[in-house]
Amino acid sequence: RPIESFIRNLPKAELHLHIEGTLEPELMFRLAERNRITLPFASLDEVRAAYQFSDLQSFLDIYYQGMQVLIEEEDFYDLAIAYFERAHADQIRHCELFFDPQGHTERGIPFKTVISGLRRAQDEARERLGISSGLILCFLRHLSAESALATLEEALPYREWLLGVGLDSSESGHPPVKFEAVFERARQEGLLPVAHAGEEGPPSYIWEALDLLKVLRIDHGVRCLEDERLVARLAAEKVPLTVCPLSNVKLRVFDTMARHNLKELLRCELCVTVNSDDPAYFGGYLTENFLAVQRALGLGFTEIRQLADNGFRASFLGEREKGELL
Ligand code: ES4
Ligand code: ZN
Repeated sequence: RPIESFIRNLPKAELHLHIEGTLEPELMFRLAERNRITLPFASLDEVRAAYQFSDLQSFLDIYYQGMQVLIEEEDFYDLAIAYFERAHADQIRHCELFFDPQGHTERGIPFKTVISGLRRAQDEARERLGISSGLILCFLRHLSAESALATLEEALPYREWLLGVGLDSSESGHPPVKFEAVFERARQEGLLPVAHAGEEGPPSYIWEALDLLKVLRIDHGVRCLEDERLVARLAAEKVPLTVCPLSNVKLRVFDTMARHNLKELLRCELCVTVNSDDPAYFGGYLTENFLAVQRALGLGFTEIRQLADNGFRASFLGEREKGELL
């Protein structure tokens, strides 16, 4: 179909991608073997069978389990370069990657090991694949504010390798206010703030992310439609939402793709972008996310073009770099 080839060939940006969420079962097994780690799965099919989620927490349990095979700098490089190759096939020109240092430092892996491996893959992606990228350090919201602050301090020697800070993991019960001080500190360093909000959590968490963390984008944010004043604010201030359609259906934020509210979000004149979140776990990379919403919601060429353009506009690229890519 013409719209399918249009989607496949469209230059794209990806703004909501957890690099640890790109760990494919094949690489998980290879790294487990290389690092002599015993996985709780006997086969690739057993792994895939475990990827049946009922909500965010049921996914996170498996996600933190999976990342335990990442030990050496080379492992982080292998993970990220595999993603960049995949991104290249999806016509991605720019990506802003989340990583979860606490998921590694809590297991005794040095911060330097993690960031050095990722950085090497980023350099290669730019040189060999023509993909520009930036790293967004995410704080795990189920851990303490003190742990987040210690993580930021540990990261500051690598300040120049970081684009921004984010907030992810279990949303319910961990409102943005918990991380007000660490975001303040990160902003002082010139790190650009974003946060997951309004995925499972209420609209009040989106308000808090804006007012207390002063975020420049909302990750997910799909529950904003429950609050008319919030929608007006997001539209007036052109705050981008990084929406992840396949993720939302897999984690049961919406029962089916046909019930996804992306089209309503567009109608409210919000700056909606399409992203893949944790593609190895949710069944598709960026092109698949575009195809799935297009099919389910009957989006036309204009809407698809708008979504892809929004990805570049909402990125943290400079105005001149945006101009070159748009
Ligand atoms: C995540 Cl989908 C999602 N939500 C919150 N935290 C996350 N970490 C990785 N994927
Ligand atoms: Zn996410």
